[in-house]
Amino acid sequence: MKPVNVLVLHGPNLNMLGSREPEIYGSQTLDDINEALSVKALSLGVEVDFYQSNSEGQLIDRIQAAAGEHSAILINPGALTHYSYALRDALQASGLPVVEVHLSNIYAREEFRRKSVTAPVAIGVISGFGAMSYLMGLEALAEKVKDE
Ligand code: CA2
Repeated sequence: MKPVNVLVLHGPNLNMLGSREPEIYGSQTLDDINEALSVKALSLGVEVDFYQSNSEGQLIDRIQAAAGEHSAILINPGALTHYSYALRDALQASGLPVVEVHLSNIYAREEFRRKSVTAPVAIGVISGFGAMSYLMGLEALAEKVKDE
């Protein structure tokens, strides 16, 4: 049987984690989060690949390449969450199960962050638990994909 392989995507500015605004995003770096996801993936029996880009187009290219290669997508689209219909279309067109995660609780922040245009094409959204949002998202996806 083909192993479950989850593509973890991090959107714009998430490479800056740990350097500023720890009160909002926590003090862990992106490498710390990826490391924690790798450990979690091992315990769940799934594989993970990571990709971060500050460019909307590069994220879309990666999503387009994911079909056939990956079983699911775990994504924190960063600020693209709030306005990128192009990213949403790419996620939907991938045909893969998607879980959207956010470090902060986007519903408790500025008005413009309270809307996600990508969430409707995800099977679920986890927001507000810091790095744990990613870990819970990975667990949910692993369960979902194994069931199929
Ligand atoms: O809460 C989240 O995970 C967000 O997706 C993070 C995005 C933000 O635009 C979304 O509204 C919510 C921003 C990530 C930028 O993170 C930085 C961290 C430290 C320094 C600079 C940026």
